[in-house]
Amino acid sequence: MEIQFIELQSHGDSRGSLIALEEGENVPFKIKRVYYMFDTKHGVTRGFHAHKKLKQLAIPMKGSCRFLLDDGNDKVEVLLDDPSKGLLIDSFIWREMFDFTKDCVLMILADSLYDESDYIRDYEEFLKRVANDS
Ligand code: T46
Repeated sequence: MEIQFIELQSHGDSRGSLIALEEGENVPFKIKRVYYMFDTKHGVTRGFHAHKKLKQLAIPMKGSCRFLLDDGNDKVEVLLDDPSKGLLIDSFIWREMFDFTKDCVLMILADSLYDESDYIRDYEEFLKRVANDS
């Protein structure tokens, strides 16, 4: 499975760092929604779903966490610990997020508004959908 990180150019100077996120430039889709998770409790794993259509870019604004990404054939674990590196998450990728540091603020840019019908929350159904589409 190909893991796609996007390098986000940091405009650093003596005052600190600044990163701009621009639709169609360093963000490869129309940004319809932004959400972020923070104050994640110790030992928690989130996610456990895939999306039918949604594409997202995950950026750890502070702290770190890990993602398990699963395309139905391969599973890859990645560490998000750099606010200048965004993880692109395509549709039909099962994701689980864990090992959140206490200070972790994970921001996600999404190409659609929230839509519960876009979620596949059953792993067996996910595997069936992937097998049928290939
Ligand atoms: C994803 C991973 C990375 C909303 O009302 N609006 C929203 O835009 C979102 C994302 C969630 N919610 C509600 C739905 C639930 O009642 O917030 C609650 C927590 O959402 P959920 O359990 O889906 O959170 P995660 O961390 O399991 O998954 C989220 C996204 O939902 C999902 O699309 O890819 O982060």
